[in-house]
Amino acid sequence: MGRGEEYANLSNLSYIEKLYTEYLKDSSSVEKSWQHFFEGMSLGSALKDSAVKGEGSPDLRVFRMIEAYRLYGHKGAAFNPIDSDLTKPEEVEELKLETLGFKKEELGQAFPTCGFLKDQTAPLTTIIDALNKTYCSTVGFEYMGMQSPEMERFFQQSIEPFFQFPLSREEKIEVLHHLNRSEILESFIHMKYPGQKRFSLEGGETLIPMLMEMIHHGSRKGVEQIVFGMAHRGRLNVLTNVLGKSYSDLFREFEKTFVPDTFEGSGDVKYHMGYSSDLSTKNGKNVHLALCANPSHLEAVDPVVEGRARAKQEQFFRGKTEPILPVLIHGDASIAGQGVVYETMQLSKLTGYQTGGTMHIVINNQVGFTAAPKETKSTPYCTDIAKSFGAPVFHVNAEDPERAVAAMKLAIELRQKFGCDVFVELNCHRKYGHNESDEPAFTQPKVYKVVKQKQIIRSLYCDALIQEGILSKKEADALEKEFKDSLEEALKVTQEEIKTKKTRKIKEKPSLLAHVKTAIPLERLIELAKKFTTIPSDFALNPKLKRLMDDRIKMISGDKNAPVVDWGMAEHLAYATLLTEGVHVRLSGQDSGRGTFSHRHAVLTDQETSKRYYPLSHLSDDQASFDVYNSPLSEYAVMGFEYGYSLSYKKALTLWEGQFGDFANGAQIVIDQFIVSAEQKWGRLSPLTLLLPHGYEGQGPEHSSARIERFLQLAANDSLYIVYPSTPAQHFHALRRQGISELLKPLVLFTPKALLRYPPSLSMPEQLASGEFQEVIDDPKAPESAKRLIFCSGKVYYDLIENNKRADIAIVRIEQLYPLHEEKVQAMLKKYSGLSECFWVQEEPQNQGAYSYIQPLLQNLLPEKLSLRYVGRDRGASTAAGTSALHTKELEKFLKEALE
Ligand SMILES: Cc1ncc(C[n+]2csc(CCOP(=O)(O)OP(=O)(O)O)c2C)c(N)n1
Repeated sequence: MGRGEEYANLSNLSYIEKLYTEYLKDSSSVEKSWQHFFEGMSLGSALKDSAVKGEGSPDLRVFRMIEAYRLYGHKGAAFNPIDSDLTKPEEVEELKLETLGFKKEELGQAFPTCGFLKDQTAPLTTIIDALNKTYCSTVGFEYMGMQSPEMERFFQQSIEPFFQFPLSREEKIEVLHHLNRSEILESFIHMKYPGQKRFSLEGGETLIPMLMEMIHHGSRKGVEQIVFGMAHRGRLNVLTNVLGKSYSDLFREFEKTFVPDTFEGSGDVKYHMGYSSDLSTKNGKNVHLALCANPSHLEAVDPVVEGRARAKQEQFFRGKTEPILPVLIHGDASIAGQGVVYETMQLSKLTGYQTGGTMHIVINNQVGFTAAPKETKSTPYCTDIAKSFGAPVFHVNAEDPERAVAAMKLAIELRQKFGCDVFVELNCHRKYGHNESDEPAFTQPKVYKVVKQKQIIRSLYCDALIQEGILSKKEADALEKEFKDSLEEALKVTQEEIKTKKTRKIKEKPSLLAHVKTAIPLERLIELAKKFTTIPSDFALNPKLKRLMDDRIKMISGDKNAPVVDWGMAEHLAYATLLTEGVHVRLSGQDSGRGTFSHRHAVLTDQETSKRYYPLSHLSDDQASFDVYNSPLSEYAVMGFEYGYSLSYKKALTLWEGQFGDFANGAQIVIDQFIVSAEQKWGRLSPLTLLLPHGYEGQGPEHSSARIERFLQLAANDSLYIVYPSTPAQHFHALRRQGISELLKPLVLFTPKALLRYPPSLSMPEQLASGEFQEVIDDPKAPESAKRLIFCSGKVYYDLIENNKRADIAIVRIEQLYPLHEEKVQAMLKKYSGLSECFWVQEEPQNQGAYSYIQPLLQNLLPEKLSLRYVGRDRGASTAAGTSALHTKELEKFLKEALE
């Protein structure tokens, strides 16, 4: 080990032991840095030993006590309103007098306060009392050891001693008003719409004044927009009392006759719908609030919120994160149980995904559906994931709304100042069962005995304010009455509207089969290609990539009718043309910069300095930005993030790429609940593109199939495009159509692997410079005397043409599986009037691939005498053969059947 390379770790333990022996003999015999290291070690173990033995100077012992409270005070804090057996500070092992080296007799003696109190010395009881009031009140803090001494200092300066954030009279009345609105709304709906589910917030009403504080104080600290994600619990309350959705609109959704008129889809239950509004804040500004629509799948919306926040930060604030705040409101069981929470937090500090810190609020009502906390988590707190990411946690008590609001105020300051995630755990109870008609006592009899005795938080707080002399009983009653009257008024409006409501008109929708001009003149393509293949001379390019750049420019600038443009080049040209038309391109996925198959190389690395160069960022001064990010090894959160990004960044081509197509099923929830169905459920449009490598190449069951069948089963209502192009030119046109189309539909694009450089699949430059995306491609030879017509899609086309020896077989490619261009198929069929057979050939097993989807559609178009026959692999539970030999045998078998 060289001199400067010495450092302490487990692998060089024996070396350190040797050094330590030398140090003990003669401390000056080791280097200065090692002297300090061993000094620190000795001090550390002395502190630990002396603590156990009850030794140490008075100031050392007090200092140790303060540190213990900072670290463990939360264990003795009274933030659980339904725990009848709360641990008192003196019962916490780490805070016990004897653990800290004090004797009972010393309680009345004066000790140095070590700066914790104003006075230099104070009786030990006074110091302990101050520590208890700071760290063991109704708020517990976890903020130590987060790798941020600056944040620790800020925290301590903010809360020590006594954690005081006094509220003015007006602020206190405001808190009461928010509690009134929160609780009275729930009881009003309970009365007017008995038996209807609303996932009441009761027990956790303090959420509303907390959120209002977050918005108003956040605005003072630079927040301009907030993107919220939350589950069912309390959502209706947040929608109305925070986002300002009108009460009459909400009541309308409770009416039996309710049909949404805001869009023409299937709609969704009221506690999944999104909303947005502007709220005027106390400092005279506006904060835009957006609550994301979300499915029942708990926490699935988390990455979507982050993606939306990121898109807004980039679009409106040049990437500045302070003005846009993502807020995630979790349940205690879901934050602890759902892995996507971790996946989402893993994004929080990565260049391509960070949003400058998320505010996490956990409604900890201490039950998850019917399950008790000990059944839902292995960690002491449901928020313990925060520790992995150095995020501070506030544990607050819903029955102390003032301190909960104070904690929120500090929480938002931390996010704005340090750009970190912050957690606020709102400890509360749930008044009813999972929903209002559930019986919670079936499973939680003891807890619900306590809950039944609970007084309403707003009554508790109101009484406290009256006692404090903040307002009179009469004033409090008037406040309550005023709000109740406004709800009655809103209900009247709803009922009037129902009487006069007209039926909704169905608007004509634009067709997904409309022509989109995607060709770009050859000169322009060459000009752009020159830009992205010319790398600065002082950049040490890997020699193989130098060759790639030379090859790429030749592909487009040579003979315009030579089939040489490969898939990587076609993709680059699609991006380059879009970028220079002002369309932002963002691509993320595992190893997407280089490309799993080493085919993309959209990021180049200087071989000497490791600096990065993005060729597609050097096209013109006014081009849109090109971002390609290697994502962390997650599908669920990253796809969710990109989906969210695509919702909020309209003039962009946003792409998520699977390493292999099958890995997309790790994000199946995002596909099913958002990408495919969001337009129908919530009227939300996303033009997200999924790039999914697909193809049977004898590589085994895991990397062959992108599960075409699943996407096709999900397709309906023109909700997306599903495309399996067979040439680079088609890939180019499909990407360009997606980038410029105003339809904003998701695109599932199956992409090649071995085909990437396969000569027969390559395109001519002219094919990019003319035409447009073709949903169906006729046999180029178009043998009009064909007896047999083969329909296929994607890669199997090349197996078919290579092996076909017959002149009376026509092979037609379905390039766009959904929506199927039936008119084009029909036109083609007319041409082949002498057919006696028609096959669908695919390389996937019969129960997979496109067959089940396309069979009835094609059959319907065929003349009566013809029936569509299946040719391909047998039905299979696995996607593909495990060995190359078996793969080839299967391939040969079905090709023979198709072509003989
Ligand atoms: C991924 C997922 N699994 C299961 C469910 C069914 N479910 C709905 S609410 C709920 C309990 C949630 O508990 P918690 O997160 O503590 O929120 P609470 O309802 O108590 O506020 C469950 C299991 C779901 N919605 N999503």
